Amino acid sequence: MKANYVSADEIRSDFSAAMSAMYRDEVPAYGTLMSLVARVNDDTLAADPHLQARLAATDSLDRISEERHGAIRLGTPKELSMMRRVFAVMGMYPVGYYDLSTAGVPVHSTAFRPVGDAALKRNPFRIFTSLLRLDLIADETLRNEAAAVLASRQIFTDRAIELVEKAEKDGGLGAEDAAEFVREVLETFRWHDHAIVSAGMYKRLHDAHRLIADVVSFKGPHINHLTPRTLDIDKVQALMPEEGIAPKAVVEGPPTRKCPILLRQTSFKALEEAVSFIGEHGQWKAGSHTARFGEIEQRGIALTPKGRALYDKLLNDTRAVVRPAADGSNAAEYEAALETVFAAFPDDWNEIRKQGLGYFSYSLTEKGRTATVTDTDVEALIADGHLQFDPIVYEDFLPVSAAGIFQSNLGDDATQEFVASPNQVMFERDLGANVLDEFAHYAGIERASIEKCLGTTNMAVA
Ligand code: OOG
Ligand code: NI
Repeated sequence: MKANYVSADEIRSDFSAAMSAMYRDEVPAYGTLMSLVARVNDDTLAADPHLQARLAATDSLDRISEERHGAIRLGTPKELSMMRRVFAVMGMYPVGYYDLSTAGVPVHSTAFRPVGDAALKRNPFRIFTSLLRLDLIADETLRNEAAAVLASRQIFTDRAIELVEKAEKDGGLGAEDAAEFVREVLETFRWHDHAIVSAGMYKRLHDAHRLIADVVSFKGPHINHLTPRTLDIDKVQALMPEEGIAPKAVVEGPPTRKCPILLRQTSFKALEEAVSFIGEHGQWKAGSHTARFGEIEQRGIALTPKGRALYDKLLNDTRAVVRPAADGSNAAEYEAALETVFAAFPDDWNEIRKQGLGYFSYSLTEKGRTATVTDTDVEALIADGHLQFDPIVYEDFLPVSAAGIFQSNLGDDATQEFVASPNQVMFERDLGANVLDEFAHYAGIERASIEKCLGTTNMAVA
């Protein structure tokens, strides 16, 4: 990369800031949520100097309330593969495969995100990106019509495509090109209140599944939510109504814990917005569409396959006892069940580590740095006070939670059954690349941290 090129991390930061400004402008309720999150984060830090010190040491405190992710839904393989190239310019790569069909949503997805530690620290912005699965629409006529509409749209500006090609050819973008790239790419995520289908077609798409109407009816894949980080998700959830925004029924993911695991998220419900459909004789026909919302997230430790299997089992067990109702009528009951069932998941870092449930980053203690360590047994080194460990933060998503977020924002009556049909091979073909395996990735970070401590590269990791 040439010296005068803008780094991918910087382009991503500029892009997420531009997206945030645009979305606050488009969806004022999102601005309200952002202010609430910032206020609760400030209060939480003021009440907990220890947390404040820890965050100051590991994160940049001033960026705490900034967006961590957003989401879009694409219509065609061509859109998905081009989007992959766009995100690559910003240092965002596809990680993980999520099959949402099992949860009644006809999409499969990946998360484009920065991968290295330095990139994540600089700006962790991700986009959860879903591809509509027309193959799951039963009605063949409708399927063909939807495909025809999607084939006729171009979601990227010509200039955005030119700049992606330039970045690929030259290995980066200069300052002026980078700024123009951000402006041009932002256009793809903009809201369009004039649909590209008639009200009748919208209704048929909507009847097949609300999500299909959301993807097919518009000129582009409007950003459907952004998600800042909160330090106290339960508090923000509780305070939302006071700010005049309606939270979804329950917080998705694990319960509140001493040692947070994976990811907890909640959102305010999508708003009904005025749109115009193509009418007769060149007239527009007034209507409405519900898709856009705001979300918050709180992240915990990345779990190993063993830890994840335990998490999935406990979540299933909980939902077998109480299934959260969309209207929130059994929310307290669900939370109580979650709490009780998850008592089976150790809530102590060393226990989580010893049982091989989570990934940790190891480092030498002061004592370990000064001593000549010849021992290669991690447990012995920890016991001797030579080695310490910190949880590795989970940077990805959870399919059951994602489905809950989708559902609550598609309207509460939208639950639908599809035959489960994960198809990662088809997804990766459409993407034009393989997705990174999240478990292998976290295991690699953990292994590298141990190797660094031991100054060896052939250490077998339990
Ligand atoms: C994406 C929902 C998934 C999350 O945070 O799990 C998601 C969507 O509604 O398009 O963003
Ligand atoms: Ni989200």
